Amino acid sequence: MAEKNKKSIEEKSLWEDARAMLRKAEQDGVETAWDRLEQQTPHCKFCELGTSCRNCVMGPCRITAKMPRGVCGADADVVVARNFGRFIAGGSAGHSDHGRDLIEVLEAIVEGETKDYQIKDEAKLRRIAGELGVADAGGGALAAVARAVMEILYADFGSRKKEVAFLGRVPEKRRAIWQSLGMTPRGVDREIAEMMHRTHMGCDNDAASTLIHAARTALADGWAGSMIGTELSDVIFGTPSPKKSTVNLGVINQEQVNILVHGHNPVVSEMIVAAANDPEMLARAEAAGAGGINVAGLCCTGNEILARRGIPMAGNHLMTELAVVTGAVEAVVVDYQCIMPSLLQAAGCYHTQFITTANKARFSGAVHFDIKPATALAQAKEIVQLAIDGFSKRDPQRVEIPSQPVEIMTGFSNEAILNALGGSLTPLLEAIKAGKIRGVVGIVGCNNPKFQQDSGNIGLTKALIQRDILVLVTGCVTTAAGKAGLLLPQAIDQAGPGLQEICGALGIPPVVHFGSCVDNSRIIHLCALIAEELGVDISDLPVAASSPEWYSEKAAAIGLYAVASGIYTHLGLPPNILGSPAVTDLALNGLESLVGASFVVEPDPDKAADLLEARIVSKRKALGLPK
Ligand code: XCC
Ligand code: SF4
Repeated sequence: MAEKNKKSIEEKSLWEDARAMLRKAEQDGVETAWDRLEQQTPHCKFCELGTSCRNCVMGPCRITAKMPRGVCGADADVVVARNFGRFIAGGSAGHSDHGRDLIEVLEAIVEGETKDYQIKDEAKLRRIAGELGVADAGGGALAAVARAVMEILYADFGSRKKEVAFLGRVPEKRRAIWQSLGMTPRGVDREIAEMMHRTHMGCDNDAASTLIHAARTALADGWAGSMIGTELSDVIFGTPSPKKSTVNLGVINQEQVNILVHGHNPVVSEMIVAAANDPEMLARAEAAGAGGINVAGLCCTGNEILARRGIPMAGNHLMTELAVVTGAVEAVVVDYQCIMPSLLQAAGCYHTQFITTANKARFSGAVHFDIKPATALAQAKEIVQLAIDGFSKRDPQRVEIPSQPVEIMTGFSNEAILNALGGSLTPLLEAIKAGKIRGVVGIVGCNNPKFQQDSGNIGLTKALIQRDILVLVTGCVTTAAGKAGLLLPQAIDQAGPGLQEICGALGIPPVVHFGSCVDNSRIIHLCALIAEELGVDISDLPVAASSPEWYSEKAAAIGLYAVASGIYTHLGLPPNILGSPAVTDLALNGLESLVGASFVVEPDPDKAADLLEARIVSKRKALGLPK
């Protein structure tokens, strides 16, 4: 069976750096996600269809034509909807708990418990405070304003509010839709807890009702949990502004101590960057015979420090194991989410230290630091010291750094876009109205070894910019676009004439890096701003979203909050819902009449581009704009 599922190295990834490391992994005896996918294929059909239930011990139950109900009587629709609801709750919990961690850092700042973190973007904090109705947001003492914001955002996690704080950003028409459907997110923890409750045996036994609550849970992620993560990260670490950096495994430096930061939250990675730039640490690295300390990113925490500090990006999700295979990495420092447990085994094949930093993401066998705001920088220095100590243990015979880094432009935020446009959205709207930018698509999310790595991410991105559709990328699509040279202003060569003109005049790439996955909140916020400006709903805009190679619960939550916000969303593969025709139909069609947008599933990037373009054309037509 395994033989039949075997893919060639070329079929596994689009990239030379990945292919070289896949060959080296074979030689070095390092197992990768592709090897394990082979072992796991074919997957359990019931789980794939979403028709297995383990929610109680009268089961587990599997639903088939011959056994149409579980022991309790739940049918396929109920089982699939419940499983999907819990999947969404998992993703929303991930982003939102990340957001909460930023509030805790803000609290430590306000309480004077830390000197390692500060308020870097005071203007943004005051702007947010104004939006949230804090009295004297503009003129009050900074600490008092920060405290007020902290209290309001903490309260978003509870259950006493009627709606979360940033809903003031949502167009009136959209809020009315949510209100009428019972989809208004009230509290982050509340919606997640209620989803767990609803999906207990004997509660919500109506698939549509469960799915509406799933959307509400996802909206609590997008318009609260993730948005808080983004906004407070900007306040504490600075709002991204355009800058240059580099990407691919070539950013790993043969001469230097290499530290890879992996995970999601900038709270740890920012401290590692600070510690690595400390003159004393640099002197110690030199004393150890290294030419310096090189910090590079992986996945979303990589995106955070890439966008804010221009720290190079080593790779996306499927590059994480392969980065270790270079044999030149002294330490992988992780916080949480998307960190393959296998990294510990891969690190064990080399001199690489695997260091965890969050009590909620422990890995047995790892070196662990419980990083706290009060002591973060000192702890980060200890971690950097461990990496320096490891430098002498590197075996030069086993080092192979497979490629030359590619230049990229990064650091876009809504603030940066407004700045580039001269302070107002009008030039962007004019370009959209004139059809020079026909539409905007956010391409976001992951890698999944079921696809040739990044072929969907890149195929779709290229196909859209050729059609004068501006692409915004976040998360792991960033690295893909960067490696393909699409995050540079000169990539307008590969775009249609309209984008060539507009992006050329602004000096920006046709594919714009908007940050990490929590930063998809920037994209929905931008959509809301455009909708307000035009006096329409988000669902009226010529915009769409896509996640061609998604894998995670978090990606599903993002997709669902995009759809529930009125944004048509493409997925490269379906979630595990196909065992219920009712749930599948609701996701692909029914949601359209409820929230004005739906999902579409299409593995082929060119066909997906056709679908997204057709959607954009129909929205342009309805707005009375040329094709
Ligand atoms: Fe994870 Fe965010 Fe996906 Fe990448 S894109 S594999 S979720 S790191 Ni978010
Ligand atoms: Fe089976 Fe129902 Fe229990 Fe699920 S909740 S395991 S379907 S009896």
